[in-house]
Parts: sequence; C-alpha cells; structure tokens
Amino acid sequence: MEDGESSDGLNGHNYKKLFSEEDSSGDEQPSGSEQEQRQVFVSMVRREPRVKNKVVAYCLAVLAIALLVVDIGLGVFYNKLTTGQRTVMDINSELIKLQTSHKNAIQRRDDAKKELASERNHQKQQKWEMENLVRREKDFKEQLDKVHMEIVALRSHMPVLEEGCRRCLTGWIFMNSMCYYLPFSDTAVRKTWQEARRFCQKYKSDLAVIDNNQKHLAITELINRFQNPSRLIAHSGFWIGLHDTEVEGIWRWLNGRNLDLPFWNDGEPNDLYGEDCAATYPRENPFKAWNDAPCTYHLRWICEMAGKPFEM
Ligand code: MMA
Ligand code: CA
Repeated sequence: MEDGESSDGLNGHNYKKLFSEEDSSGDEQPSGSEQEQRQVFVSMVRREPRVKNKVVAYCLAVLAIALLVVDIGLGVFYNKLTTGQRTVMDINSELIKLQTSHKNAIQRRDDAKKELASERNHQKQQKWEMENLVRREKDFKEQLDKVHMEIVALRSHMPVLEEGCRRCLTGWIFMNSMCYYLPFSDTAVRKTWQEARRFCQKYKSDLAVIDNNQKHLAITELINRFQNPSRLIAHSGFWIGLHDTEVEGIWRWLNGRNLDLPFWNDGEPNDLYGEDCAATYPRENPFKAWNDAPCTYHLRWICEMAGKPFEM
C-alpha cells in the first residue's frame, strides 16, 4: 500500500473529489456509463461503514443477548443454589429438631421403662403380699375352725365339769361316776409309786384301778389330749393301781383283784430293771398303753375315788 492511501484503497484526494463531484450536480454533465460507475462507487463507499456498523451492532446485540442469557442462567443457578442452600439449612434444622425429638423420645422411653420396671416390682410386691394375706387368711380360718371345734368340745364337757364340781373335789375330774386327779402339768412334781399312792390316800382315794374298757379309753383320751408330744415317752407315764410286788409276774389291782384285761405295750411287762409297778402312757393305740417300771421311778400318777352321790 502506498503513502496517503487508506486501507480501502482510496486516497484523501480521490475521496474529496468524489464528494465534490457529487455535490456539483449539473455543472459538467459526465457521460452515462461513467456516471453509473461513479454512483456505484459512491454507493459502495457510502455503504461499507454502515455494514460494518451493522455487523458490530449485531455482534454487540448477540453478545448482549448471550450475556443476558448467561446472566439469567447465573441468576437461575444462583437462585437454585440459594434455594438449595436454604433447603439444606432447613433440612439441617429439621434434622436437629428430629435428633432432639428422637433424643427426647429415647429419654421418655427409658423413663417409661424405668417406671414400668418399678411398677412391675411394685405389682410383684403387692402380689406377694396378697398371696401372703390369702395364705394367712386361710391359716386364720383353719385356726378359727379349730378354736370353734375346741369350744364345742369344751362345751360338751361343761355338764361333766358342772357335775364334777358337784360330785368331785376342786381340781378333780368327773368321769363315769368316778372322780380322777391327774397332775397334767409337764413340770408337775413326780413321785414314786408309793409316794403317789400316799398322795391319793390323803384325799381318801387310791391309784386308779382301770379294770374295764370304758374307763381305760376315757383315761387314755384324757392323757393323750394333755400330752406334750415332744416329751420322751419314758417320762410321760402315770402310775396306776396295778403291781406284781407280791408274786412276780402276777399282776394285781389295788382292790385285790387280779388283772384280767391287760393293755400292755408290745413286749411288756418285761421286768427289765426289777419292774413291779405299772404305769399308763399316752399312746395313739390305747390298747398298747402300759409298761412295767421300777416302783422307785418318779412319774406322774392318777388318783381315783367314787364321786359323791348326786344331791337334788
Ligand atoms: C425302758 C423302761 C422299761 C421298758 C423299756 C421298753 C429302757 O427301759 O421304761 O420299763 O420296758 O423302756 O423299751
Ligand atoms: Ca418294762
């Protein structure tokens, strides 16, 4: 390119010329083709910057639109991001709330468990107490039944006792028209056969002559009832008016009659230690109630005497 020529190939002189020629319309009339050429050229020269501007404007518009789109996109993206962030924050706070309520629920469950366990214990205790009460009530009822039966039995003895009071000495028992004295107490003084006999004789009586079934059963029932079961059998005997002191092996009652209805225990009389006096013992089987023992043994005893005749 030469000096003074613009990039589009026109120098300043020519450009001025072009415009001056255009302005001076009609002074000199060029020929037809030359004029056409000039007009094309002018129009070309005039149009070129416009196209350029249009392209630039177009590009700018496109760019602006692109920027707008990007901006909108970014806005949408930012909006989404913010919304997402807010959602995450909401979820986080919801999560914290849920965790708190979960923790509270676990705490409440643990408390409820503890309460349940203590309630169960309480119920167990109450059940045990109830069972105990039921058992005790049953025991009380049984005891009450026993007491009622005893009252009935004691009431049945009332006439006998009343009669005993009229017919016997104080402290003596009236049975089958006879009066009996038995030191029932376990700690009662014990006596030898002879001492016991003397005791009875003081009251114008003697050791009991048990020479019939009815008398024997009544006496055995009496001593069975007052017997302390923990007491050794050897110490629980009562002297009776039976002995073989005169002839060994010949058992005789104090009324002088020989024994004909014996109630010896199995293997008795055995005269084990020189045993010439008889005692009766509390036994389940009343037909095995007697034993021969040394007359010097200290035992309890049974006195017997006829009751006073009934006074009207
Ligand atoms: C005692 C005594 C005797 C009786 C026997 C029976 C050990 O002696 O009471 O008189 O015959 O017991 O085993
Ligand atoms: Ca004996």
